[in-house]
Amino acid sequence: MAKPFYITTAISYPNGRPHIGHAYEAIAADAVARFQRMSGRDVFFQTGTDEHGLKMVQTARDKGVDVSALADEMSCYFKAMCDALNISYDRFIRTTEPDHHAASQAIWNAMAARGDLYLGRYEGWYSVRDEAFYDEKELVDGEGGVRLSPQGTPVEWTVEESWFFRLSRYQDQLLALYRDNPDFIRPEARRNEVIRFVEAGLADLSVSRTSFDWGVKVPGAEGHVMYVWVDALTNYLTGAGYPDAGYDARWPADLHVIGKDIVRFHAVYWPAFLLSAGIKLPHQVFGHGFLLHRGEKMSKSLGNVVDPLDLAERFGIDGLRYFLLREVVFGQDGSYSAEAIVTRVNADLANSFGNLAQRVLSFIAKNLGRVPAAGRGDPADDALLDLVAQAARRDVPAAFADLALSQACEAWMRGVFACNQYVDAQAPWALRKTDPERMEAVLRTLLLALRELAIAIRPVIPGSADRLLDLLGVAADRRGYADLPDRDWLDSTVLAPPSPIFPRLELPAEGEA
Ligand code: ME8
Repeated sequence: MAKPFYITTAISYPNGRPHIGHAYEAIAADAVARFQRMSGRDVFFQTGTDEHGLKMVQTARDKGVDVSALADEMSCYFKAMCDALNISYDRFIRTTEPDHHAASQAIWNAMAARGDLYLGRYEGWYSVRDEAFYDEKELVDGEGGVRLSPQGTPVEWTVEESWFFRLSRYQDQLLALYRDNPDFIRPEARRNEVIRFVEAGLADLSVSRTSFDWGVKVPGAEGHVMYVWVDALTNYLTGAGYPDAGYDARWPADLHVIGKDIVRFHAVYWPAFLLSAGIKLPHQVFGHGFLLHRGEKMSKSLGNVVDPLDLAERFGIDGLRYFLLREVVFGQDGSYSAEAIVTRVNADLANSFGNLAQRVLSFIAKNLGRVPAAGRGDPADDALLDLVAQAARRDVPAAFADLALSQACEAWMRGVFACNQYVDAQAPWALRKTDPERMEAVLRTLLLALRELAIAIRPVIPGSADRLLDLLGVAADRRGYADLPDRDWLDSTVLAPPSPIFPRLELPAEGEA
């Protein structure tokens, strides 16, 4: 059997509730997973929570709760977010699960067997927030003489006994990997950053901790737990069934979708661990941009951290999904606000696509009560269907395949606009009295176009696209890209009574977020 397309998101720290950045990443990865499934691939899609590490320990301490209780509670919110946003994951992994501990210990043993782990003493600048050590030369000065990491988080001088991974050994192999596989890291800007970082030389990496015990135990080293990033990255292997024989039926991963702040972990440390352990490398790491609120970073102190489920409630699950994928160029930072969401959703979904579908279906229900006959065709009909087919069958899938998610939405909208122009030009409502035969041909053409457009955009707005396809009577198992050219469905379909798919949204009142 062909290997499934294995796609992952980062696993989130459940030391707080999910925010819009987490939602964005899950939605983007979900669109890709759905696109692959609709293209006939078997897909395995994994997301989850990264529950170990000092940050979790400290948050639990601050809240006065047990760390495992904190992980249990918060992880549920992440899973609930995925469910509410229609994220089609196959596994929601928690790094506290036993099979994950087994996988982490197995990769540790494999790296040890290669001679890449040694015991030493770590002294250095550590950022608890990033769970990472930084070089002196990377630090910047913050207010009041506080030293900050390049991410702007405070660092502390830390000394402890630690196992080290011989990352320095892998510099040449990593550079060769980037050179020979230009698509290993995308987008290009992220790739260049990583290459510059590796070219500057790699220090060995501290990979165990003794100051707390909330983590995966280091095999044969009493008192040591693994550095949280060693275990976190290994979640991708756990999902494949590693170390059980046969894990390579799913491994290597095809795509790790992550944010730009953790590209170094995925594009440097992760392949180095895998090279050391003799495990195949993933095909691609995609570092998406950050989501800003009105151009500003989200932060508790600015009070602009919103619960993605509130946004979904207000603007619709598919409204939110569409906005994020259409408006944010995948790989670049993007900004959101209530007005921007309302404006985009109304323009594209409510007024263009939704209104078209609603007008056509209710007109047919009211005036025909059956599927329109072939009527009297016109070159304009073929011209429209050609244009729609070009968008739905060629441009949209090509953009998805290239992870150009906003371009996929744009290509889709070109098809929608063409339909609206066609409706205005053909004016079927006027033809009812003057030329009913021609009217039927026009309506029929529009039904054919609507089906293709609804199928094409399913990865982005799966719930609403499927509601429309239900109204059109398209069988649930005939909604893939390969089904697009089939126009015979119309002869045997039963149209359901129409109901609106995309309600028009109200602009927020003055002063609202
Ligand atoms: O980094 N916009 O977890 P995390 C877009 N546990 N994406 C954002 C974002 C924003 N404003 N803020 C965060 C971790 N993200 C680790 C990952 S993977 C083996 C371990 C993204 O909860 C971030 O870039 O801090 C990351 O990809 C994901 O959300 C989880 O972030």
